This record gives sequence, structure tokens and C-alpha cells, in this order.
Amino acid sequence: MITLNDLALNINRYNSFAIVCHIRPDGDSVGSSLALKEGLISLGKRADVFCADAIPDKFAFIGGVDGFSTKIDGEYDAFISVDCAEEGRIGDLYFDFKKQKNTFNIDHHISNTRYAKVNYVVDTSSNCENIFDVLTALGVSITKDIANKLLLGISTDTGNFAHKNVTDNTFLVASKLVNCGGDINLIHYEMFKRQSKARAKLISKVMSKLRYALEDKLAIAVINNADIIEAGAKPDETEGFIDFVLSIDCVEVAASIMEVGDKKYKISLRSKGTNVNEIATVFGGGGHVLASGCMINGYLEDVIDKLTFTVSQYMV
Ligand SMILES: [Mn+2]
Repeated sequence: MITLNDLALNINRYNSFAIVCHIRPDGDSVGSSLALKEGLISLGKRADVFCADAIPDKFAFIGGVDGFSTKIDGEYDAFISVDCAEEGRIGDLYFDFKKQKNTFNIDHHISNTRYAKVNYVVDTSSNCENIFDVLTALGVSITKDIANKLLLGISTDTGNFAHKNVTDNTFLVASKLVNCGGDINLIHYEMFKRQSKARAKLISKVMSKLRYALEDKLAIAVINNADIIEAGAKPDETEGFIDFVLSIDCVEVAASIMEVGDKKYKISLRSKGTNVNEIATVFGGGGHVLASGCMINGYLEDVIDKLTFTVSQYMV
């Protein structure tokens, strides 16, 4: 793999850059793109950011998000993809990317397929950790604005410094970013705490009706349409409800049952050890060992009975 210094020398040969982040953009890809863009501009270069999908509103607080375009117009000396483990993550913009002669791939996924001409892949907690190193090697001085963009990626990819991917280097980089004016308190609030009044109302409704089974080791949250409407919430605001259920100390398997149509229910499953992928597979779904999902149709009480029985068969 190319060294950091050679990467910086390579990037420095060019004057204009199209920076591409991945589809369904997250905090790390948005932060990586914007920090790299600002760093390159501070060196007197031209840089623009692109994403095949729209950037979710929740990232607007970080600034610069309206600079993203979904289509690449105009000419650039080089293209740089960030946080994209394989070309499919670039989405439709890959057609532009592969036509380009000078391509860079800066990423942190061990599964990265090295699809660009120059590949810089280091297994770190977040790609923003790598972008910090790249900007430093390029001689960019880290402003408060750049620091916040990099902290956005580090915070969101690590569950705000709580996941197993966190290393001493994560804290080292974060410490330098805070020293440059980065505001971790703001980012934590915006990304992990902030919610609408309607969501707060809905979560209290849903949790007040939480059902326990299998000696309290299974807890089921039922999210019905009537409650969503009454709270004035949006269906996507139920994200994270299941994590609250799994946080209960006696609960081994958490389930949420969301009404998505007439006698149609979307089931999400989380566990602390039980293989919920096997449970979801019984109903034609799937996912990961500790996080899976499926659909079950029928009357709500029958859905709950079927699910409870199946969980009882696989619970460790
Ligand atoms: Mn990432």
C-alpha cells in the first residue's frame, strides 16, 4: 500500500478534485468529504463534493452540506472516493469515477477491494481518522470547522467513542481535534440525543405498553399506526426504540413490531447473545447474529404468539 507521504505527494500533483462519498451517506462519509474539501481548498486547490444520494437533513448543522451535488458536471484533475469499501458504494457516480484516469480511494474498511488507481486503506475506527492523517501530511492547518467535520465522522462511526473499534489513536486524533476547537458536545447532542417532541411522545406511548415474556428475557415493543399518528411522529422516527428495549438489564432479546399495513408487521430483533438471525430466518428474513429483521403477517396477537414461541426455541 502507498505510504501516507507518497499519497500526499500524489494528491499534491493535482489542482482540482471531485470528492465522492457513499450512497445512503452517514456521518463518516459526510465528514470525510467536507473536511477533505476544505483542507484542499485551504491549499489553494479546487474541490467539490458529490454523493449519488441526497444528504439527510440531520447533518445540516455541521455546515457545508448544501455544497453536495448528485451529478458530476465539469472537469476535474482527480477523483477521490472516501469511506467507500467497494465501487458499488459510490452508486451511480461510479460511471464517472471509472472513466477518470486519476482516482484515489481513501477508506478504513478491511474489506476494501482496492478499486482505484491509488488506494489508501487503513483499518481505523472511522475514515475521518485517516482523513486527519492525510490532511496533516498535506500540511493543512486544522481549523475549528475542519475539526468539527472530522469529529462528526469519528463520533458517529464509534457510537460516540463507545464501540469496540475505538483505539488509543481514536482518542489521540480526537484530542488534537478538540484542541483545534472541535465541539464534541454539540456533535453528540445532534447525532445521539436530539429528538423531536413528537418522537419523545411516541417513545413514551410505546414503552408504557412494553410487553415482557419468557421470564422477562424477551421484551416486545409494539408500534402501531394509530400511536404514530396521534404523536404526530414520522415512521422513521422510531429508529433507536429497540436499542432502548435491549438496554433493560433483564432483557436478552428485544423485538419491535411495527405496523406497516393491514395485518402486516415489520419485526426488528436485537440480542445480547442469542442468534436472532436464525429467528428471523424462520420467517423469511435475516440479517446479523445480534441484529436481524423479518415480516410477519396476521392478527397482532397471533404475530406476537408466533414470535414469542420462535424466540423461546432459540434463546440461549
Ligand atoms: Mn465509515
